[in-house]
Amino acid sequence: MLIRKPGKISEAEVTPYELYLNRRKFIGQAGRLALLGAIAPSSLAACDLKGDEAEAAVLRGGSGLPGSQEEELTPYEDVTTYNNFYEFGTGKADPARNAGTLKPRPWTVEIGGHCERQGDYDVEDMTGRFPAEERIYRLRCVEAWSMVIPWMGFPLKDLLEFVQPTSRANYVEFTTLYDPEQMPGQRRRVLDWPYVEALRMDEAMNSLTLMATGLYGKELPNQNGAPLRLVVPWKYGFKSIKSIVRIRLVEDMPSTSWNLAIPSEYGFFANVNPEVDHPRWSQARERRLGEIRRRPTLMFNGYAEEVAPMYDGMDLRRWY
Ligand SMILES: Nc1nc2c(c(=O)[nH]1)N[C@H]1C(S)=C(S)[C@@H](COP(=O)(O)O)O[C@H]1N2
Ligand SMILES: [Mo]
Repeated sequence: MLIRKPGKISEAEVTPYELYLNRRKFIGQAGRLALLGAIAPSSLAACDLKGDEAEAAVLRGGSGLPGSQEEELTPYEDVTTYNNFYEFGTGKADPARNAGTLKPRPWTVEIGGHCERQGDYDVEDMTGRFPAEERIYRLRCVEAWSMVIPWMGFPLKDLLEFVQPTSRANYVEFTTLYDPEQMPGQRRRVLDWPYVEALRMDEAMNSLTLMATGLYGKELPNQNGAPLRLVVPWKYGFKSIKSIVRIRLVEDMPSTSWNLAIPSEYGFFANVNPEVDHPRWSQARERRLGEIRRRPTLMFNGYAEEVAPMYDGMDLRRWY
């Protein structure tokens, strides 16, 4: 691949973060592009940008999604080495160190419950059927750190419309792989394995809700939840369940892992809310990885305009 970098630095010498920024500049304002593979650099020479214009395109994120303006991307290095994925250990550095045992291909996702097209879906078929697009989203962990990540993925909505939920489908439940051979952290009972999460149907159908298959224009690294993970940008990070093997459409509100583990601290909705503190710490501020000074946390993580109407009339202190 052709990367224009002063001084002819080879690909091997620059980080994926620099590579990505370069590629973004190179591609410029060509719009919403599927950065995964396929694009021939030569065909893009015409839309190369210069100087400030190019820089602005990078920072704006180009995905055109509200809430992502003027945000600097969190370096690839941080996104892929500072993780929560308890199946590989409870330390932030553990997933990057230990997730090599996960085999993300071949991978089957069982879709069941109240829908017309139940079945086992190969993840390759899914990515073929629902082409990935890029979305730059903030991820706000309940522990009060945050990142800005360029995800690749398809809207969960596309998959749900394909499987055709019936009128009894009120919630969507997701389950992570259970296999202590691949996920050695499951030998310890830190959580009730397998990890489970769920969304209400309107949340699942919201166009911001993404099934992520990649980040920074590359396939998802194992530690970030390969081959398929959920991203719900207005909710705390723990809702973004990784390495999904089962999706079920259900009638009643499902139990979820963190809610089961510590119900007084983690509710079903887990909407980012600076006004509702965690019982043991404030949620008013957050530390963006790579920054020292903490910044204020935004209501619904900055996506209020798109998602607040779903919670009209709900007491968000009760439904935390
Ligand atoms: N299966 C599974 N999914 C998970 C977790 C986990 O421990 N297991 N941790 C969650 C938490 S608490 C956060 S903050 C995000 C972190 O995602 P990242 O490591 O890609 O930043 O993943 C979420 N998804
Ligand atoms: Mo988290």
